[in-house]
Amino acid sequence: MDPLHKPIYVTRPVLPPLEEFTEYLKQIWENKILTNQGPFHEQFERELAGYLGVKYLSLFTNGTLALVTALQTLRITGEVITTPFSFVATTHSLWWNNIKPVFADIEPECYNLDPDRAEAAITPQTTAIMPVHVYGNPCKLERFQQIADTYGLKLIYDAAHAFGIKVNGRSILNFGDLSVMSFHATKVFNTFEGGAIICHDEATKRRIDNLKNFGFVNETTVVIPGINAKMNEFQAAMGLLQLKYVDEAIRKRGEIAKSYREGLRDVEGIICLNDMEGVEHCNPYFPVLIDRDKYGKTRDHVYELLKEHNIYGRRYFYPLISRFPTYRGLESAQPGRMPIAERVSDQILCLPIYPDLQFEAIERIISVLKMGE
Ligand code: T4K
Repeated sequence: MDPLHKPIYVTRPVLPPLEEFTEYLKQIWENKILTNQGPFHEQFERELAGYLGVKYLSLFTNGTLALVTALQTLRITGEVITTPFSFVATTHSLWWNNIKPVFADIEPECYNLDPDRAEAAITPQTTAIMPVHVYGNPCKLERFQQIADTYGLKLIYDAAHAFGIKVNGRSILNFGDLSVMSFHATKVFNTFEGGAIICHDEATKRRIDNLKNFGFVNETTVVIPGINAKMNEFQAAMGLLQLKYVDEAIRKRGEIAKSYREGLRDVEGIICLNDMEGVEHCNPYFPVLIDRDKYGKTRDHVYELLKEHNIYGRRYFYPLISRFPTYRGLESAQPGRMPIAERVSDQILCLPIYPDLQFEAIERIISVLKMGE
């Protein structure tokens, strides 16, 4: 442990000025509407859709319930092809819907599900593909759509990391049948906890809204066995306030990513991901690969070394989801079947990144990595 320095965590939530939040709280106290599509919920839903450049958006209490509901919305059954290189919630949402996950390998450049590997995994039982825009890097959108169209499959993107990402000026949330977002405390944009589903027509939005509210369409009519996954007024108020500050937060993240890239450029064996052409990034994470042969130390050694210096990077995503007990018995999860995902998962380390991270802290992290001790 390094007692001289305060701990540096992988992330810290962005919080707006407290006085501004109390103004919203006063209104909640006055009108006594705490949840169930209250005024802040309705306002936030509209404003967020406008900010993101999407037509239909439905707010959720968290990203995981939004994923579970997205699968219900399209009545997905049988097998779904997905990536093992993600947060467990991606695959758990399939399990909660009694769907068999089929894992396929990832691309070596951006660590997203490889469309060719996904196509090769299609069987007569496949009904959908669920790729993840890992670290906010867009998947191969057109190629996935082409596969979905050819085989008659649904396409649901886990866009938990992809806040405000645009490719050539167009939001990536407009691709696929549905996209699912997370506004968890650790995300680029947070509503304490929160999430959303983006869809492209009014009827689907209505079905999602029914599903997240027990299946109610009016006071006495329940049309489907829905769940309770509504976003409350406190979360929505937080979201409205966060919208004021999110552009600045994303700009600062970009600066930090730039500092890391410059600082680590000459360190042999530490590989940073490059920005992708035509993409407006949000830098939710700053992943690096530690190449043991070139750097001389393993990723786990570097992870522990940083901890000794009071710096808490995270191994997102290690272990692979396919290594967890619930899934490791699946044929698609067998060791050796996804060599790229296995290598990346063994080498990946996410360095601290959040808008308030000070320049001195970044320098300290870089100098520990440069010295390697
Ligand atoms: N799909 C994908 C691809 C996802 O990445 C996620 C979530 C989901 C779906 C599901 O969405 P949600 O249902 O969560 O909306 C975190 C988050 O809990 C999780 O939301 C996120 N992905 C995942 C990648 O990371 P942990 O277990 O690593 O979080 P935790 O509590 O260890 O926090 C990491 C660091 O952040 C802490 O060391 C300190 C800091 N922190 C954290 C919290 C919660 C704070 O400073 N304040 C806080 O309130 O999972």
